[in-house]
Amino acid sequence: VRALAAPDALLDAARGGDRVALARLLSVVENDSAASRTLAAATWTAPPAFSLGITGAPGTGKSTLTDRLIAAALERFVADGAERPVSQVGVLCVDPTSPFSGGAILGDRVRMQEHALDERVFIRSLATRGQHGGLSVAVPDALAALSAARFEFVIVETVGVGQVELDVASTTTMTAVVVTPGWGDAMQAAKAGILEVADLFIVNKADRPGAADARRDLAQMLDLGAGRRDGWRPPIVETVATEDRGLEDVLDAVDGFRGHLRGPAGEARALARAAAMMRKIAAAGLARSIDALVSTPAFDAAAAEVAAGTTDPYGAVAALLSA
Ligand SMILES: Nc1nc2c(ncn2[C@@H]2O[C@H](COP(=O)(O)OP(=O)(O)OP(=O)(O)O)[C@@H](O)[C@H]2O)c(=O)[nH]1
Ligand SMILES: [Mg+2]
Repeated sequence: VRALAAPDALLDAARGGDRVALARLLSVVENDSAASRTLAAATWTAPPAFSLGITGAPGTGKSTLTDRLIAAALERFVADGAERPVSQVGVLCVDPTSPFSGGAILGDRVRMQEHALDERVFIRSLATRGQHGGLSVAVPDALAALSAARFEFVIVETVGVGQVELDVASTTTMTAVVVTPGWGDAMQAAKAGILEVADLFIVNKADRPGAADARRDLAQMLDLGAGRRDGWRPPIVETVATEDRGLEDVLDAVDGFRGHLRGPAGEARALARAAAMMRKIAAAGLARSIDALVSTPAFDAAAAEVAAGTTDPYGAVAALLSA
């Protein structure tokens, strides 16, 4: 019966705390169907959850940090200046390098299994959606669905620091970039243009030599003034995730940033995010139209004419588009 349930019925059940319904709801969102677009009218108008993106190179400790932050947030979370625990925490695990749920993510789910038994925690891996828009659209849609299901705090773990990952990272309310002691990471971060999307730098594995150097390198890069124009200087926090060290500093940084977002910067960012999402949806729609055009007999006929040298490709495309 559930498999046939209408999306709005799923949303109602998910709102009421039904985790099976919530999982199905996210599958609908992930599949980019007509149903997912109908659903968007309800999910995107719900008060948005605060989402913390955690990104960084493989093995820097993102999953360990996520795991420890779930526990910390359930105990003490600073929201709007008042300390209280969050009622439920969502976690989205995203691997842009894999079209499937990869081994690393499965491993993470094993590690987070302790939380999976906690009814206040909802953990989900997101696979690449469809051909157009992909994860940079699927992640905000999933965040909207979790918001509609009354989650107020969601952690999005994204593997890697390439362009796709930066794109995904920029869809969260706040982005934390995890680096580890050592020159390599800091330089990689600078190259990947991460200074613009990072709202917080976490130097994890600070139990290893070189944490202070990594911190100084990052501070210097920030001093050189690359990018940001919104008056927020990303804090640099040291953590040892495996020993629960520095987590309070991360939560304090989150609270500080929430304060920053209550000002004009928050409105500007919300506007920029909305425009970026609409741009991606429009681009995906146009890409679908192009795919449809390319698979028509008229297109094949025009291609044959261009191949035979009886017409030029610009004229052929202009004629197809105006037809
Ligand atoms: N020494 C030390 N090791 C850590 C720390 N945090 C995590 N680790 C270890 O680093 C390894 C990688 O941790 P993960 O949390 O899986 O890293 P990740 O960034 O999620 O890795 P991917 O998802 O594969 O990109 C594990 O063996 C952790 O136990 C830390 O603060 N100090
Ligand atoms: Mg991981």
